[in-house]
Amino acid sequence: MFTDYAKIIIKAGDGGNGCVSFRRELYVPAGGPDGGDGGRGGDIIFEVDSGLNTLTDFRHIRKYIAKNGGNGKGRRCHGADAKDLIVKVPKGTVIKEMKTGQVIRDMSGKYLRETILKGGRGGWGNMHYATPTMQAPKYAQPGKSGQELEVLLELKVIAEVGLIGFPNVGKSTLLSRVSNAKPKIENYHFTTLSPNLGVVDIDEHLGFTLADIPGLIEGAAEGVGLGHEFLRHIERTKVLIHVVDVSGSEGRDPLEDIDKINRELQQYSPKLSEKPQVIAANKIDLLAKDQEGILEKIKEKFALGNVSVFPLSAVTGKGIRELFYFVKRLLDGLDTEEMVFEQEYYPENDEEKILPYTVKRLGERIFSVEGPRIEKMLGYTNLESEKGFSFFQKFLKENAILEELVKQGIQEGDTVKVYGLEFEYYE
Ligand SMILES: Nc1nc2c(ncn2[C@@H]2O[C@H](COP(=O)(O)OP(=O)(O)OP(=O)(O)O)[C@@H](O)[C@H]2O)c(=O)[nH]1
Ligand SMILES: [Mg+2]
Repeated sequence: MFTDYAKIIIKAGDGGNGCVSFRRELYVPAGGPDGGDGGRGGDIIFEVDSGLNTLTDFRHIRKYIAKNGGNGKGRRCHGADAKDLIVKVPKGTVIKEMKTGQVIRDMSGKYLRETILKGGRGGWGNMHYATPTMQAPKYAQPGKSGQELEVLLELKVIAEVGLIGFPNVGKSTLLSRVSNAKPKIENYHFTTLSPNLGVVDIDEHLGFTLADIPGLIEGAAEGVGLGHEFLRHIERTKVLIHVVDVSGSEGRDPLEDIDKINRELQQYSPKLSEKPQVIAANKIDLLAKDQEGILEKIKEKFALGNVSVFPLSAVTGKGIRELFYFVKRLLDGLDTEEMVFEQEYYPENDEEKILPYTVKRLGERIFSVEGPRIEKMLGYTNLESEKGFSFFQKFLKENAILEELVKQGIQEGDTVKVYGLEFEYYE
């Protein structure tokens, strides 16, 4: 099966916790703090694997979680740093943040190995918190949690030229005539259900890649028919061959067909509709003598927009060479750089959105207060000294944490938990 997208969850490893420990030595009654630091959590790294060409594996394994760092230990022992988790993807996989659909990284071009989520740093052990006034710190920093993110992986086939058009106009027939691809060809709509890719080999000098996608119909940009799902496969192409059935064998007007498809492209992505287009006026073998005027009409209409029109028959082969030689020249005139989607979403910025503190009600009479700023404050405050404790109270008040506790209904004598420390609340 050709799988072209997958939803997965990735999570970087948590940092290990710092350790609270004191030196115990014979004949030394109260040794100094010697709690070591926690180790770093593993990163989530995406890597292009040239042997892969589908995202099928991601249908089976949905969660990718890097290992956590080890906790710090006594005697200044540092917790172990965790191994990074390498996620292997085919070239051309675009990683997007699920909710916003914004691009985190396009695994193509020079992006072959990319760190997508950084592991959490390890917490400091209590040995870092000793000061002349506080020689026995009972606080160690917790490790930082590794970030978790739901992402969408999209594989966009990397073809230089794409075939577009209504169903049954002869796109697959054309691909089969110019490459060794063997797409299904039938005289009914939606024969092609997933993209076909071939290398144009009617002449060794041509040799560009050509993608055949399912036929588009009105509303394709909004997901009608099959079109919407597959338009992404031609987003990276450099030239579009717009195939139209000029014989009107299905009772439609070829000129209207072209306009309709172009409107769908425009709606799906203005960038897509701006790509250079060439019109393949197909099925000329079916044109009756009195119908031939249609070719002139199409040429006239597109002469202004600098779009060339090639009358041809994918069945008899007439006109095919002319079209593909022209497309090759067009490609050669364009800059050859691979199109890479730019980064729009920066996972590391999510951190800034984290509140300086959070107040939660854990039970009937128990509350918790947590957050990076509180963590930091605990690191330099000795709560066992009276001065330290009144500083802590002042901190809660000045940062509107008390206010929040009251708002959540705290009452005299209730318990407030702050990183493993517990206090009773009195006004
Ligand atoms: N007479 C004639 N028939 C053609 C020509 N090109 C394609 N056909 C026929 O048109 C029908 C549809 O061809 P396909 O190549 O499957 O069309 P498609 O555009 O890929 O269709 P979808 O995959 O459904 O979007 C088949 O019966 C082909 O034999 C042509 O130049 N002349
Ligand atoms: Mg087809």
